[in-house]
Amino acid sequence: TSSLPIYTLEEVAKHCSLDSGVWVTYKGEVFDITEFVALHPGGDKILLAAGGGLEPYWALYAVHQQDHILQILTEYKIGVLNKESYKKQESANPSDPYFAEPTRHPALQINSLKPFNAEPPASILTDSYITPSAVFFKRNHLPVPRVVSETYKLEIEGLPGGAVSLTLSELKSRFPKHTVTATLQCAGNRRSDMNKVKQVKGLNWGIAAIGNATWSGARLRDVLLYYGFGPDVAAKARHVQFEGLDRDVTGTSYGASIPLNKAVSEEGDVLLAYEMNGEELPADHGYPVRVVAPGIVGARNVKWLGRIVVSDEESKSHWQQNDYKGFSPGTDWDTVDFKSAPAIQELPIQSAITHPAEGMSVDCYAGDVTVKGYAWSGGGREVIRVDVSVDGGNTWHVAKLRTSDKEHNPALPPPPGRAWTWKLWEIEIPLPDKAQELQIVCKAVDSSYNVQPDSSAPIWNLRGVLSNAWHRVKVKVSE
Ligand code: HEM
Ligand code: MTE
Ligand code: MO
Repeated sequence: TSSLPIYTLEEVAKHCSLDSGVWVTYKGEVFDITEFVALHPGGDKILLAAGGGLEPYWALYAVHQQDHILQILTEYKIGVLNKESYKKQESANPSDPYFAEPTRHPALQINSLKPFNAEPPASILTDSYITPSAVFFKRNHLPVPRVVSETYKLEIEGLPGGAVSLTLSELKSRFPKHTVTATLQCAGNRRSDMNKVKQVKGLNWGIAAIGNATWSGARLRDVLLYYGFGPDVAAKARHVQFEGLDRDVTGTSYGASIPLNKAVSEEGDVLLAYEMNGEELPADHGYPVRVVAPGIVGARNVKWLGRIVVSDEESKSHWQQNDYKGFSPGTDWDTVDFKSAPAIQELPIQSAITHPAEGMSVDCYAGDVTVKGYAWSGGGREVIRVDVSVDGGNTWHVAKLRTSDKEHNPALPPPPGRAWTWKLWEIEIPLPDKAQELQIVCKAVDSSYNVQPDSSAPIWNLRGVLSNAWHRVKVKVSE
């Protein structure tokens, strides 16, 4: 009966800062509280609710259950939510730690909803050299934290000047902005192949827990030098620890560390990134700041970065100490000693076939079959060759490698040891005479002539990490 405008949750979500205006919802109504933010007796915490519902926060701060507060709110009413949006919001439980999760692209294949873990359909990966952020794999151990950019602080410890704390605008203005294109891969990518050998513990990732993006931000090296890193620190410290703002129910945050050498090297290209693919970091990828440590396993690229500690020790976090390590196929959960193995840092050579997919059929009159995939190696080692077979590995063909989206304008080759990006590859292979089935196989070689093992059993490990055997896909040849 009211003639007020009707909004969707998506429209409200766009008004999530003082710049874009601060909108909130309450019981199906929409309010523009931009003017009220400065008047709020509870301070700028109020911005946490910007772009979404007040309910989960007011459940936390019960002081708001008063008539005069509802009256203040009414003054700012600008409209109502549409039915569908209101229903969706009502069904959310305000005491669920996962209430603030962002909306995600429907194409993502979900491995776990809470925490959110998902990968795109593999065929999407080779459609573009730069993986669009919306379909870039998402690997969260905890709820996505709501971080307000206006009040965000990055803390740094372990440097001569003592602890420092810097705001997002200081990070952006004090240090030059650098852009690095780098591939990020989860240690568990292709875990499902290991699961076929023997059950492992972990999310059952397919071949798409990997993506290639353009990251921009301050160089970690520049930041550490600015706050006093020098020979004195280098003589004692060995690691740079990172802490996320995401926390479990006990208040413990996600954490990891990388070697100090990597962090301060001019050739390490480690970023405190605030942009992904030319836009501010999406919530799932670490808004407002994340670590991008090119060539290093995904787990150390800490998102929602809250603290940096320069130290003589590795991060004490569970994920650095008791996870993300490799073991012998003979090691089981009764015998495993996590102290006996180093934390994974650089990843080994990897490749996989994105097209055709397992079980597809190829037309026998086509004459040949087009095979596509990706290849990448850790530690800045460049992929120098990808071999492809359609007869299970009896005969091999060398694929054409692609290093940009521009066919006729390939990117300059990277300096040796700084090949951070994947190569997409493609090849047309003649169909073998009278073949009824193709066993397509790929394997890559990096600049150190490292190769992939031919099968998963000899590299099987209880956590299912570092799964990089030759990738095999069976397809039918149809008449
Ligand atoms: C306090 C209004 C949203 C956190 C208050 C008070 C008012 C108020 C009037 C003082 C209450 C009293 O002392 O009796 C509002 C209105 C909001 C809003 C109108 C929405 C338009 C939020 C949100 C949060 C929040 C989203 C947190 C995320 C707090 C806190 C206090 C407070 C922490 C201080 C409580 C204390 O001092 O004990 N708010 N608030 N408020 N508010 Fe809000
Ligand atoms: N950082 C925080 N704070 N919390 C996390 O759960 N997951 C890590 C890493 N950084 C994680 C994190 C893991 S295991 C991986 S593989 C990458 O983030 C995934 O990054 P993405 O979600 O941007 O693809
Ligand atoms: Mo990961």
